Amino acid sequence: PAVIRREDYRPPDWLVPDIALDFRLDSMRTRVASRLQVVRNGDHDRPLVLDGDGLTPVALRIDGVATDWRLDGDALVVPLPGGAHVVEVEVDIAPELNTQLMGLYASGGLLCTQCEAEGFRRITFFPDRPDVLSRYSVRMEADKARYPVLLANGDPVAAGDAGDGRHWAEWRDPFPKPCYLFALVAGDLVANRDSFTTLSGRKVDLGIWVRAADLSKTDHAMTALKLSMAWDEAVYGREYDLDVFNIVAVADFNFGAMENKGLNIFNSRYILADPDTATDADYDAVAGVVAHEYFHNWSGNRVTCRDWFQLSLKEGFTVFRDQQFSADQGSAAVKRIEDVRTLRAAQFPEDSGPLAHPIRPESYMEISNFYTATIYNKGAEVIRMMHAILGPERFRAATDLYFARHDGEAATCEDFVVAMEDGGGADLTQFRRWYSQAGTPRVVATLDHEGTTARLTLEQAVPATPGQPDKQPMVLPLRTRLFCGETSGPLCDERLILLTEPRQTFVFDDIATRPVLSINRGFSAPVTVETGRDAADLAFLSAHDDDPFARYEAMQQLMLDTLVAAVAEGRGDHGAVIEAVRNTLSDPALDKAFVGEAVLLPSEAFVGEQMLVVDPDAIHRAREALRTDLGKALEGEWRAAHAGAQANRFEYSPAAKGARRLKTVALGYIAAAGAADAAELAHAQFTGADNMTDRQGALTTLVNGDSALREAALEAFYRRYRDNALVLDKWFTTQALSTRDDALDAVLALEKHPDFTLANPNRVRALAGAFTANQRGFHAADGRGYGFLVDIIVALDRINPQTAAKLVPPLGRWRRFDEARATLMRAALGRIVETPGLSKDVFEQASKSLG
Ligand code: BAL
Ligand code: ZN
Repeated sequence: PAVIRREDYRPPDWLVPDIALDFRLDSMRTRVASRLQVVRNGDHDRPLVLDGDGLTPVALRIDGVATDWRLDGDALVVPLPGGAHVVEVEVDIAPELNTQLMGLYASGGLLCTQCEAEGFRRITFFPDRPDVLSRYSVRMEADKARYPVLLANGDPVAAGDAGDGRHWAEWRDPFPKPCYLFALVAGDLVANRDSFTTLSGRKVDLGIWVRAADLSKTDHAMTALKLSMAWDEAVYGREYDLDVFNIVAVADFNFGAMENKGLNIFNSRYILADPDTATDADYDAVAGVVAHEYFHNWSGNRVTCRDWFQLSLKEGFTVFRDQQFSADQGSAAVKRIEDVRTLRAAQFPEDSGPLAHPIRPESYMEISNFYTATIYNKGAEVIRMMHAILGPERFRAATDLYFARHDGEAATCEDFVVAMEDGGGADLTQFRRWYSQAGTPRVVATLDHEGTTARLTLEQAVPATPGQPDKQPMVLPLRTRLFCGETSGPLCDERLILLTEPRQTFVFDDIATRPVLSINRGFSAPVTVETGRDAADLAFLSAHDDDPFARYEAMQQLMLDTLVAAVAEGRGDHGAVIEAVRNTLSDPALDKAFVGEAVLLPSEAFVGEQMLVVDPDAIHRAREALRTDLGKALEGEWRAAHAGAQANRFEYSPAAKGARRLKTVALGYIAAAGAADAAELAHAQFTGADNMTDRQGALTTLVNGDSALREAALEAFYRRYRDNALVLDKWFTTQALSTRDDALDAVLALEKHPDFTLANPNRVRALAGAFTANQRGFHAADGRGYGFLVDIIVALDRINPQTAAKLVPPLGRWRRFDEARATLMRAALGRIVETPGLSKDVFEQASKSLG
């Protein structure tokens, strides 16, 4: 496949200021008639080239005159004599047969669209690139009984009866937009309706559209939407700009959601929530994604991307905005812990593997492969660092300038940084390396103390990544503070250290006693830091650091050090971890949500990340042994924590969420201790639960054990929720993540289960995607885990390449495993690459992973 390079960017040859689209909708044959006003862009004689994907014109007219047409590959080439013309094209498409879920497709009786990144070319011929912005008017006509609701971008302008049981509707979007933001939906839907009055007093009609049976599960999303609208006004001064804002939930969706102008389309898992079917994590995710898509209206839609290499311009910034929003709704400390955990689980491995790329990549074969944790999550960290360097007021001035300067434009990452410099008054010349260099920087910190002076020496290195053997030093903002181990107080104010050189020393005066280092507080830079702090210092910080993230981090480091030593030596000394966890559990000043996070052991995968050669079985043994000892040594504390939350009735509040979190964590430790009544306790929680958080938490504990109640709970859960696809996904995932020896066998059996299907991306991710996070099961020494994944990837590639390609990266970690596993993983990748008729999506991921 061809490689697209950032350096080859050229402005479009033709602009399309206006487009009118006419859809005669039908699931098997939809006629799409488009009318493009095209304008030559600059002085050239090149033809108009319209992208297409699998389309054949039914008719082509230029300025009203029928014309012969010529395809070059999939593109329609239209020579035009003048500077401005009207080009009309008609095509037929079959939504029902569109299994890729890109373009116009059918899902559960609905017709809906997904155009980002390059799906619009599967609907009609068009210059499918984000720097061609057009005003859209859309007419839809459809069978009235099957598709009583017809929605598109912008505002509704007219509707009527078309005779023969058909009806029509017209929508117009006054804001010029790239075609990736086009959307339509037709179907039998009902709406949760509400309204929001903007800061300038305009009333906006809000609608969340779902199947009638799901209407009762939309209140949380509606609340989140209104909170998001108010938050963006208060924090960024951004006001909504149309008279209506609609959201539609669909069951089959490649992404989490899509920010189409005025008509967001969502994977139903990020809209539907009620206590019986959604966990607290689901509730939080719904609010976070609703906010994310809403915030895109400014960071993405009003200011869009010039080309797809700039994807992080909108995604990194918008993730940062949704993270800030979520932090403001509940516990900011827990939100930061969750975000860093996600970054470490998804982005750090990407950054240290064969698919590593900068947040502004230099090349791609298939842009869908670049909707990555690097673009999104590391991109958000880069914005967060600019926020830290500028401070909140100057950052706000800079974002105001960015929005004012580029409103209505297709901008670049460089435009954003320049706005940060101009509006925030900073020189970000060196900081720009975050956009061009891949790899997670590594910092080594050494703290010396003599007399009343402490010297902190910091060394940084950015590892080599594919295509980037040599790296320049980065700008690393490291929030730092020194503490005194004996008196527990801070010895100095927090400093924002900017590490810019390969090696620098920072001096702290008036430090009379031996200091303990607290660094990268709040995870102010997305780096790894080696401090060499011993168990006593880490235990001290885990009890006394005034930065909650640093406190959590000290505990994690203590646990990691203990586990890594145990893997190396076969048996670890668990005393320090047990005492630190005991302290945390007994600290009345801590909120339960924080405690629930702080006492959790790092995942097996994250322990593996610390090792040159990952030994999944040894890591599993070491971690289970520590869990068991923690369970036994603190059984009384765990029982008290579990019992203390028993009487609570469901409420969605930070305090109630925290109590539920700690309750299930405690249950897990009681089971790890091998307590005789653990299964009964779990089963009682399972059957008595009035919410999904408690029920799924109990199910997980039972599924990881071998009590007779295990099968009964799985069966009861299945019977209760078999008709609810989103909850059934949890049933698959819980088993895929099981810590038992037979997890792989269970997954192989579940692949044959009648409810497993490749047609629904959520179901594929629930089983196959989740299983790749089960380090021991997936990396079974006989390679059957790899074989399972390859079979799924190859089969899925035939119907949905985009989702298939997302499953490839775990196989690319082969360099981190022993020779035998590495050979099996390479063979698995080889089997993928050699598959005839492979999509470019999967080919790119698999061939690069072999690298
Ligand atoms: N733009 C694709 C989905 C999202 O990031 O919001
Ligand atoms: Zn986004």
